[in-house]
Amino acid sequence: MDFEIPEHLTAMVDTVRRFVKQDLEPISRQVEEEDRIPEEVVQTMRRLGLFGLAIPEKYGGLELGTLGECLVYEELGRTNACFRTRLGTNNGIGSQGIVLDGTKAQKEKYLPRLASGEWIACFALTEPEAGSDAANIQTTAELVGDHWVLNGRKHFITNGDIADVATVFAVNDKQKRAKGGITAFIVEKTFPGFYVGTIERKMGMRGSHTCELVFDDCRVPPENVIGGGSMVGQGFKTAMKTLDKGRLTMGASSLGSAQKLLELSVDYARQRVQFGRPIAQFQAIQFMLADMATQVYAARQMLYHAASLRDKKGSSVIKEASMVKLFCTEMANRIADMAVQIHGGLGYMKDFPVERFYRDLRLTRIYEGTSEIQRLVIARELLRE
Ligand code: COS
Repeated sequence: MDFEIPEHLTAMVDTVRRFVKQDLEPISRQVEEEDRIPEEVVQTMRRLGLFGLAIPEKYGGLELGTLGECLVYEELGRTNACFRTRLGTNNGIGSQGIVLDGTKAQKEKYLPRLASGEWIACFALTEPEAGSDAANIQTTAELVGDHWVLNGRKHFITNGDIADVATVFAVNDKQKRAKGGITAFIVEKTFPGFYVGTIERKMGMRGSHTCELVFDDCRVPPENVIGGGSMVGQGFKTAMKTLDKGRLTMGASSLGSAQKLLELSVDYARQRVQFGRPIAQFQAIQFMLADMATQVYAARQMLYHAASLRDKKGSSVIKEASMVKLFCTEMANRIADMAVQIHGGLGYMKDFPVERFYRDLRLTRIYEGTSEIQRLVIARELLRE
């Protein structure tokens, strides 16, 4: 496996690294306090093309490929998670249904607006009774006359409050469900019967909102079934394929956060003096740093390999994607814990970024598929092989 990173990707990574250092990191605390990203920063994201990392060039995106996208998310993982989250739904779960399975007309209509960041997308699968058991969604889709009518509620929807368009999954055949009875729809916020409900209060991820979406006799034209008429009932597979890719990019941003926490911990251990010498000279601290560095190194090799594999095979890497999400997110949480430990009391204070990383990273083991679901997927793939 050759890990040589192509030149066009290293240039992109340099640009994003500079953007993170010069524009995002300095306002990280302000964003945390105000719970919003300033509009001028979003404008810069648009100018850099960051909303279209994963969208084909012919629809206005950068089409970086999976490895390229992961490298960018690794850089974004080094700062406040809300920045990555703002970009993530357009490049990932919000738009991938259209990229993977959309009709030509759907791609032409929606992808250029999403790639430019003019429109924001979100992904509406999860419901109060259907989290890990995604096939159990209760939102219904019924063909009434020439329109589909959606009824139900989604919750925990990232960017739902600012989304112009949502990829929505609903049951059109209760007997078949995941096996031919769930359909994916593109719902615009202006469609009648579509409402934004409660905005959730969370442990972390401030600056990124998570909310409820309500469909009350929401009328959706037939041309907004993802993939068109032949894809009615095939939406569950669209959802699963979309999540596979998100699992790699989630691994990437977790890796970036872990790398940053390692660097912060090394710096702090060098400066902090106790018992007359820097704590970096104590073996207890050295062992933690060594474990952190080793785990970051292992995660990086795994991520780059799986991302390159997806680019080469041009198809899904179901098992590897779940392995990456499981390993990288669990690893980053262990590292956040060690980083807090090395920083001692200061690591628990809001003045230090490790406290924020510790809270924000906790979510990565839950959303876009819990660690337990990743294990289930890996085991099923293993036993199928
Ligand atoms: N890619 C393509 N197709 C897939 C797939 C994938 N990764 N995973 C499943 N499918 C297909 C199956 O092959 C099956 O197709 P057939 O009917 O042709 O056989 C169909 O989808 C149903 O799959 P399955 O029987 O495996 O469905 P289950 O109900 O057993 O659910 C899990 C499977 C648990 C893997 C799924 O519910 C899941 O991923 N849950 C987690 C959801 C999640 O991540 N939520 C996070 C919130 S959204 S941000």
